[in-house]
Amino acid sequence: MSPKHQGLKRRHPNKTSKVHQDDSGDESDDLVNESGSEGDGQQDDQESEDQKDKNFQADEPHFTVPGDAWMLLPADHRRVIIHLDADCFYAQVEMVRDPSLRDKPLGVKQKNLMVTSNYVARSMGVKKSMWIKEALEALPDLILIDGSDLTHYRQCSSEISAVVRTFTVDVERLGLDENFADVTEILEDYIEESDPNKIEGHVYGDKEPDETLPGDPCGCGCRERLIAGALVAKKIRQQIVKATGITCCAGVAHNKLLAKLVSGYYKPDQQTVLFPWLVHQLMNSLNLTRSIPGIGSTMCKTLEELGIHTVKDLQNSSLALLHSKFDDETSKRLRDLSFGIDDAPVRRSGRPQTIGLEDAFRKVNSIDVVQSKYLTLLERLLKLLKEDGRIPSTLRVCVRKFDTKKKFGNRESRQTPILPSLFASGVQNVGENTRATLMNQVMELFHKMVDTSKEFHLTLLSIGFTKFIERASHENSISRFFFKRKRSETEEQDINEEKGEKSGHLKSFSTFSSVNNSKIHSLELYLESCSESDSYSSEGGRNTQGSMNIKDMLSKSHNHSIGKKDFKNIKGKFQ
Ligand code: DCP
Ligand code: MG
Ligand code: MG
Repeated sequence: MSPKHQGLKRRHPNKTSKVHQDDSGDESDDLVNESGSEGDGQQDDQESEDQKDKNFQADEPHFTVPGDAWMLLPADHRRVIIHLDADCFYAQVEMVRDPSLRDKPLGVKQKNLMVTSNYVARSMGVKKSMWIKEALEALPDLILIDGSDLTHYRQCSSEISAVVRTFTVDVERLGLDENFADVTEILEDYIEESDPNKIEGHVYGDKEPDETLPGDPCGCGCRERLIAGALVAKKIRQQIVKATGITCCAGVAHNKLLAKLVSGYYKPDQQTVLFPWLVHQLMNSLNLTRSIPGIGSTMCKTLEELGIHTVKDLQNSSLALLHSKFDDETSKRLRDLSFGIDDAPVRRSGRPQTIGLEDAFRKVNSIDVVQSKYLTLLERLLKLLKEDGRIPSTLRVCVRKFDTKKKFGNRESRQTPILPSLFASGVQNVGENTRATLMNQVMELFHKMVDTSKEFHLTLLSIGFTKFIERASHENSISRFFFKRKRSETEEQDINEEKGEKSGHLKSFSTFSSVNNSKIHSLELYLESCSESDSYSSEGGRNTQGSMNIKDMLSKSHNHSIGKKDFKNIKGKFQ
C-alpha cells in the first residue's frame, strides 16, 4: 500500500441524510466475459497489476467490489467530467431576485403545475412537480410565483455556463440548469494544488462521512485525477455562487453518464465523486432502465417489448436480442450504458440549434384557435430571434394529436426552408410582409399534418426556427452570407444530428422519415435541440390573451393565406 494513502481522512463539508443504495450484486462474470476481450491497456503491465492487487486488498475494506470486474471494463478512466445541476433552479432565481423569499417555502408554477419548489418547501413535504392544488393542500402557506416567463431563468442559465467556461471551453449545456464540463485538460494545475489525501465533498459508496480515502486499486492515475477534479468542481461551484448567487450540485466521474448519475446523490449544494471501482455497484443500485440518463421513454418502451425492464435485465440481455429492435451501434451503446460505460464526448455548446416555443392545452379543435395560438407563438418567437441575432433557414411546426391509446398523444412535425429574402434586412426589424409570409408557411405546414375538413383534437402546438446562418462580422453584403454559407459550428451540430438520426442515436429520431423533401420526426428531437432556449415549455404558450376574439380576422385560415393587411389587424388584436 502506498504510504500516502494510508489512514487518511477526507474533507466533508456537509453531512447528509441521503440513504445510500448499497446493492452490489454479483454479475461480474458476464461483465468480464463480455468486455474483457477489449481490454484497457492496463492488463499488460504485470508490475502495475501486482500493485493494483496489493492496493485493492489493503485499501478497500469498505467497498464491495464485485470481483475485479471494473478493472476489465473497456472504458478508460482518462477523462474527468463534471456534471453541474443548479439546485431548485427557478426557485433559486426567484430567491436571488427577492432575497426575502429565501427562508420561506416557495414554489414556482406554470399553469396548474408547480415545476419546482425551494428546499424549505421540500423539507415541509412540498416536492417539485406537484399539482398546484395538491401542493397548497399540503402547505397552505406556500408562496407561489408564476414562472411562465423564462427570461430571467434563461439569463441566469447563460451566466452559469459562462462561469463554467472560464475554467474550460469544453462545456456542454443540458437544459437550462445543467452543464457538463470536461476538465481533463486543465487538471495538471489542480493536481499540484490538491492534497492526495483529501477530497472535496462526498465519495460515492461511503457509509460514514470521513471514511478513509481509498487507495488506488486501478493504478491508471484516475484516483489522483478525480481528486483534482473534485477540487475543480468545488471551485466552479464557488465561482457560480459568487457570480450569480446560485448554488449547484456536482458529480465528478470519468464519463458523462456517471457524472450525471452521481451529481444528485447529495443535495443541495454538495458534490459527489465516483471512483471507477464503484461503477458496478452504482449501476446495480439502479432499478428501471429509464433511470439511465440517455435512455428516453420511447427507448424504454421498445426495451419493454423485448422483456427488458430493469438495468440488470439490460446487462443480461444478449446483443442478438437487442439487434432485433435496434441497429448495431444503438444495441452496443445500450449495453454499454447499463454497465456505466459511456465514451460520448462533452460537446461544446454554442448557441441553441433551434429556437422554439410551444403551447400545450387540453383541447383545441378549431382552426381559428389554432391560428391565433400560432400567431401568438410566432410573435414571441420573433422576439427571441431578435435577441439571438442569427438568421434561420428553416421553419419547423409541430402538433400533438390527442390519442386515447397513447398517454402523451401523437406528435408530428413538418419543416420547410425559409426564403433567404425573408430576412434580407436581418432579424432585428422584421416587417409585416415577412410576418405574414411566415404565418402562411406555418399554416401550410399545419394543414399538411391536420385534415381540418374532419374533426380534430390537438393538445399541443409548437413552432421553431432552426439551421441558423451565422453572419460573419467582416461580411457587409447581406447576399454573401445567404449564398456563400460557410459551415458554421451550428451547422456542424446539425450535421451531427443527422448522423444521430441515421444511426438510431439514443433519444433521437427513431421516427425519422422523409416526405416531400421535408423531414418528419418526433418532437423529442425538437425539444432536445431546443433545450437551451426552452427545455420544458415556454412562456410563449402562456399567453392566450385575445385568442378567442379574433375569429373574424382569421376567416381566411382555411385557405391558409393571410395578407399583409390582415396580419396587421390580427396583430393589433394581440397588443
Ligand atoms: N422544470 C420545468 N418543468 C418540469 C421540470 C423542471 O419547467 N417539468 C424547470 C424548473 C426547474 C428547472 O427546470 O427549476 C430545472 O429542473 P431540475 O429537474 O434540475 O429541478 P430543480 O433544479 O428545480 O431542482 P433540483 O434541486 O432537484 O435540481
Ligand atoms: Mg436542478
Ligand atoms: Mg436539472
